[in-house]
Amino acid sequence: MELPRRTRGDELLKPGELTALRSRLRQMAPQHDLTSVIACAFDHRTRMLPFIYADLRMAPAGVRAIGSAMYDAGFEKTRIVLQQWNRNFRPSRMKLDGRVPDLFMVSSMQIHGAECKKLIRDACRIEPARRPLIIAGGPKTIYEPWDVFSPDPNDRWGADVAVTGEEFVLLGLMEALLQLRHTGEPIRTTFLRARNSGLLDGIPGLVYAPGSTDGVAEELVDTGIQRLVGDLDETPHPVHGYRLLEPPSRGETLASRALDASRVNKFSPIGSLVLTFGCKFACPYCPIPAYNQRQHRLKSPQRISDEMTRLHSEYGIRFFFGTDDNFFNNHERAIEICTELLRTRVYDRRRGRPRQRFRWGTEVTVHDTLKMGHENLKLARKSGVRGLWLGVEDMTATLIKKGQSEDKTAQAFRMLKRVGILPMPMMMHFDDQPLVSFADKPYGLINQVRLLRKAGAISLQVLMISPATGSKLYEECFTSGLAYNTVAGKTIEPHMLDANFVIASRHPRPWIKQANIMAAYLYFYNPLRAMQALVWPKSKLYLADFTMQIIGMWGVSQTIRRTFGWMTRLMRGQRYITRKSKPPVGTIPMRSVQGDLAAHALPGAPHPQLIQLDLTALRPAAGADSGK
Ligand code: B12
Ligand code: SF4
Repeated sequence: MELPRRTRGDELLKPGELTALRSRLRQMAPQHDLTSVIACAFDHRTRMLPFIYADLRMAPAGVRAIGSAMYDAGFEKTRIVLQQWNRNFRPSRMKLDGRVPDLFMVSSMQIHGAECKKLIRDACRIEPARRPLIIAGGPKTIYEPWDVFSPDPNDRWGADVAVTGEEFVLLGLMEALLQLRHTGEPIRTTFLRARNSGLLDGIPGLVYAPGSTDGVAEELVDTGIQRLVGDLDETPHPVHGYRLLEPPSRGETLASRALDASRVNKFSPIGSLVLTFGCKFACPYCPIPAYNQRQHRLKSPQRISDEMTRLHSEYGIRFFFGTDDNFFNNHERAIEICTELLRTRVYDRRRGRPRQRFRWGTEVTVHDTLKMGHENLKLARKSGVRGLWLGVEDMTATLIKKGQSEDKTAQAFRMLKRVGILPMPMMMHFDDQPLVSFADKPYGLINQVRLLRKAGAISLQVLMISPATGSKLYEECFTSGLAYNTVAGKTIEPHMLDANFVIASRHPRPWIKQANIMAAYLYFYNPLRAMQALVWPKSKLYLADFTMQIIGMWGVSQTIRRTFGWMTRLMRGQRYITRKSKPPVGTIPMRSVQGDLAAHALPGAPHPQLIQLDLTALRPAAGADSGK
């Protein structure tokens, strides 16, 4: 089920609202000497294709954005710890500026949920009088906020508050707390007072446990769906976040200083940058349009140029990845951004003159790539674009129709290749798709991979279609009995929800699906192709092709290593598979501030008065204007 839509016209913050909040906080901050640590949860078992390099070499934008927001608001004593680089980090042992931090925040995706819980649990080992205010946020909490609280009085751990929104929600919470805080009072004590007196109820985007002092929750209050910032120029500059990164280490504690600016580029050579948010399509398996309240949120070309320039001059970052959902969604804006980046020059010390230095890539759709046309794609290339990730899903549009077909996909790939942009296909494997087909149409997975390779693809993403939290199809995947619960005695764990594992299927022999994914990767990444890339280069970008083959072969070995055991479990047959009948909804009753339906509750979620709520009956009231 998708996140409900706010009342039409009230989805976005008023222009200037975030900017004003930031400057109010800057006035207040000097009276409050606060320290904060923001951890990014990362489960190393997810390290495999198709993200094997980017997962560690691109400091995530989410934690950096939260760090930038804190720094910009005047809380400069902030550290960002990436579990990607610091897997032994123990919050219970952290000290910043010689003391236990005032705030401990955790950001997590759903697949890193187990590590997220471990971090919170460990932070709860700090004695209550000195325990920081624990805030959980990020893509996991946005859809499953109940999961960072403990329902069990015998197992005392949990966040103090879950944020189901972005920077504005966190800063709004900070402002409410600072207005109330007595000098020297632990911020967690202030939080408990604010929460108990209902002061947080007017901040949409929070979930808290009323009355709880240790994360154990008998009930949760959901303050509703956040309002989003529409003009992304209002967000704090990303340059701050990079100066807060904890240096990579095997230690459990924090280093005395953050990673030196001169070493940022070594560990994070790719800089992820928010350029736009949102997408005009409405694929039923995708949560993105509903998350964005069906809005397309934009950053100005001048601001993007400034961000790249400053990140390059301060940290030496030259390669950027736009975190767009569909960069070409708005053609005019895409053209404006490219035109501005084409004009942008930075000083090249080696050559002693200004020069255009950036290389970047992002995500787009086949449909919009074709609409952009040859000239605009040429412009994109000149602006520094070298790779575009295209959601091809299935070339024959058997799975989903969003303007793609085998001809159109091949045409889009050829257009990109002709202008010197590397097309990177993202495919979805599904129950009805064979490995190879001998029909006229290329239904088979390998048939499509072959065509894409011929059309110029140098990388490949094949994921099994799986239930995505916040998507239209999510609930049905469970109620229809598609999603597995256990396979040969093994329960599905959060790290297996990355679509690399077959965890939802009606196929009589699902192990074949798992094997197909491995076969497709082996077909694409192998020593023969790596050699071909060098000996019979297909384009001027043969070195990039060769490098991708090397990374890909390493990735295939990891994918096989991590998913082979699962395949053997699947091979034991249907008798060994148990299925879920409802989505994970938690066991803690959750209500809105007014006591009725919580905006983030899923069908079947417990409610304080109604105990088991049938939301499907009630949902039209909340989502009447969903526009669908
Ligand atoms: C870039 C990206 C990647 C990159 C990440 C590289 C990196 N290290 O940064 C790559 C390509 C590697 C990747 C991989 C995957 N990704 Co991805 N990815 C994205 C994408 C497009 C952008 C992420 C981003 O940087 N956004 C910009 C930042 C600023 O936004 P943000 O992270 O959401 O953070 C904001 C809020 O969430 C909040 N927030 C975040 N943390 C915190 C913490 C606190 C305390 C607070 C208060 C608030 C807060 O405030 C932030 C600022 O506004 C998003 C979609 C999207 N548009 O967001 C998907 C997304 C994050 N990915 C997703 C998924 C599922 C995956 C994969 C599992 C692959 C797959 N099956 O699709 C893999 C996992 C790989 C791995 N091992 O971790 C999902 C996560 C779903 C979920 N509920 O967890 C998303 C949301 C897409 C979707 N389906 O909606 N991904
Ligand atoms: S085109 Fe991509 S981002 Fe847009 S709704 Fe479909 S899957 Fe989501």
